[in-house]
Amino acid sequence: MELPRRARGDELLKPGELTRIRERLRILAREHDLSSVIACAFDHRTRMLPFIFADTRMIPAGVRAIGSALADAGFAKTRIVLQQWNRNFRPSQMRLDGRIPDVFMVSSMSLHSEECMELIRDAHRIDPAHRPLIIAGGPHAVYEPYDLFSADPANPGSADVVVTGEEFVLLSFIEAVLSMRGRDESMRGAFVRARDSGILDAIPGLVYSRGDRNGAPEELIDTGMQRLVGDLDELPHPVLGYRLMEPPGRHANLSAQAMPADQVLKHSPISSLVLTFGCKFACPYCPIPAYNQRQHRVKSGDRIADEMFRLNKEFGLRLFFGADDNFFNDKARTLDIVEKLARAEFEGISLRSRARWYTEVTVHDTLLMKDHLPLVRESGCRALWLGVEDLTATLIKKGQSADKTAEAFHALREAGICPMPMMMHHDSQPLYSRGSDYGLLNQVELLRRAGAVSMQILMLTPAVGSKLLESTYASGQVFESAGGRAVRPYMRDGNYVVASNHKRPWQKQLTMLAGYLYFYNPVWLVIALIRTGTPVRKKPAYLQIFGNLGLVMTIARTSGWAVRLMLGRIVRTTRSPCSRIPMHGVDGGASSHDTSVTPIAATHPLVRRPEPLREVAAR
Ligand code: B12
Ligand code: SF4
Repeated sequence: MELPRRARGDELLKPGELTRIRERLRILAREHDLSSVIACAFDHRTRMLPFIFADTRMIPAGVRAIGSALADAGFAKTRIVLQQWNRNFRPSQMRLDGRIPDVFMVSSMSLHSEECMELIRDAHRIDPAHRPLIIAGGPHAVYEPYDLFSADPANPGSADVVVTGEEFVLLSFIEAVLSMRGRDESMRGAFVRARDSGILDAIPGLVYSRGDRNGAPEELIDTGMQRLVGDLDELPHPVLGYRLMEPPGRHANLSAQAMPADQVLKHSPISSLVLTFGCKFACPYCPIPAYNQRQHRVKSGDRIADEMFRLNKEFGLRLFFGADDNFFNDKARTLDIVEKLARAEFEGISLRSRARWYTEVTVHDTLLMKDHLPLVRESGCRALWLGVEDLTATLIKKGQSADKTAEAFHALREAGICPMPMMMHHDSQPLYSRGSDYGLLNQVELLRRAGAVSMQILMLTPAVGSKLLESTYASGQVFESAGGRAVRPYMRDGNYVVASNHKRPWQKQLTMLAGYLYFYNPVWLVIALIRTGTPVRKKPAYLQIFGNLGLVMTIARTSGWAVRLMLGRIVRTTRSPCSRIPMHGVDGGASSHDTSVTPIAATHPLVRRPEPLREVAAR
């Protein structure tokens, strides 16, 4: 199921609403000596192609955005800890400014959710009299907020509240709780009173629990879909978040000081930046358009230039990765941004001599921008990731074909921008096809000839929040386990075959490895080292080095799964993700984040869809 859409015209905050809450909180903050720790959950078992190196060498924008929002609102006692860098961090041991923080927050993608829950459980080990208020947020919270509450009394430990939205929702929540907070009262105590008073129900974008049944919540209340900030210039500046980073370390506790500014570049040479959000396409396997309420949200070119400049000046950062869904989504807006970036000058120095940036686009929109690609390069762009998925458009039609893809890739190479394709392998695609472009190797070869500098091959995997999710489960394609090994959240990253109707799913697993091996191998590495005279210079050689190393890790991590798929019994499930705890809207009606619960009158028990399990032998 996709996230539901708010009423037409009510998807966005009113202009200036985010700015005003930031101002109000700055006044309120003077009366509250609040300290917070924000942890980023990370499961190290996910380290492999195609994201290896980017996953740990780029401080995630989500936790930085939350840190920036708090610092901007006047809560300077905030620290951001990454499990990427601090594997041994234990919330139960944390002290900030010599005391247990008032608030513990955790951000997680779905594939890191096991680590996220472990952090929450560990925070519950703190003496209840001093335990911080626990707030969870991030992509997993957006799509499966119920998963951050434990339904298992034998293994309790839940978030107090889950934020299913962005900065505005968190700031509104903090404002509401602080408005109830008495002198020296704990944030958790104030939260409980705010919750029970009903004031949280007026803040769309929250899920909180009520009642207690043997340590597990009795019910969850979903306050609905958030309103999104439309003008991204209203967001707090990203420099603030970078000042709050916990340095990498092996301790369970936090360091006395945040990471010094001159260490940031060394540990995180790439800086992810919010430039735009949203995409006009509607691919059925993608949750992004619904998350964005079909809106396209942008930052102005001036603001982006200012962010790059200040990040460069304070931390020496030169490489920026746009957190865009489709940066070329709107030609006029794109041109406005790149023109500003190409011309921007600060303190007599042009920005483009200091900053290089990269982001994601589509083939279709790249062709629309074909004549402007030299300007895009002039603005500092050096690589673009393109969702090619399947060149023959059998999987999804969004304006791509082998010819158009090759045309877009050639145009990018000519302009000196590296084309970085992202492919999606699926059941009906063979390893090789004779006389057509259908096979995976045929497509990898075609992309290589067209100038691809890197390669991403992931298996089509049902994504929570996408249109295809329920039907994929209902059709019995989704695996629960193979060869006795359960499919765990960290395996849902597209690198493992965990949903397939193919007679021999192990072949799909090996086909992906063969596709990578065809692209990343010592032969092409040597060729790339020799051929450095092209407009993209040494970049293909660097990417071959990373790719070859990453492939070794990918083979090591996924080949065992291929063996289980080949020799073991595959157990399938038709039960799509849903809340195990009764969850409903503030008025007792349907919850926005789990429609598997039939709407009820608040006084009646909740009715859940039947959850049949189907077992199918692999062979
Ligand atoms: C950049 C990016 C990456 C980079 C991340 C590098 C890095 N270290 O930052 C790379 C390329 C490595 C990557 C990899 C993957 N990614 Co990615 N990626 C993105 C992308 C495009 C931008 C992320 C970003 O910076 N956003 C900007 C920040 C500000 O937004 P945010 O993180 O959502 O945070 C906001 C809110 O969520 C909230 N929030 C966040 N944390 C918290 C915490 C608290 C306490 C609160 C209150 C609020 C809160 O407030 C923030 C500010 O608005 C997003 C899509 C998108 N546009 O967001 C996908 C996305 C995050 N990726 C996704 C996925 C699935 C993956 C992969 C599994 C690849 C795949 N198979 O598709 C891998 C996983 C790799 C790994 N081992 O972790 C999904 C996650 C879905 C989910 N349910 O978890 C997303 C959402 C795309 C999608 N399909 O919808 N990715
Ligand atoms: S083009 Fe990309 S971002 Fe847009 S809907 Fe399709 S998969 Fe999602």
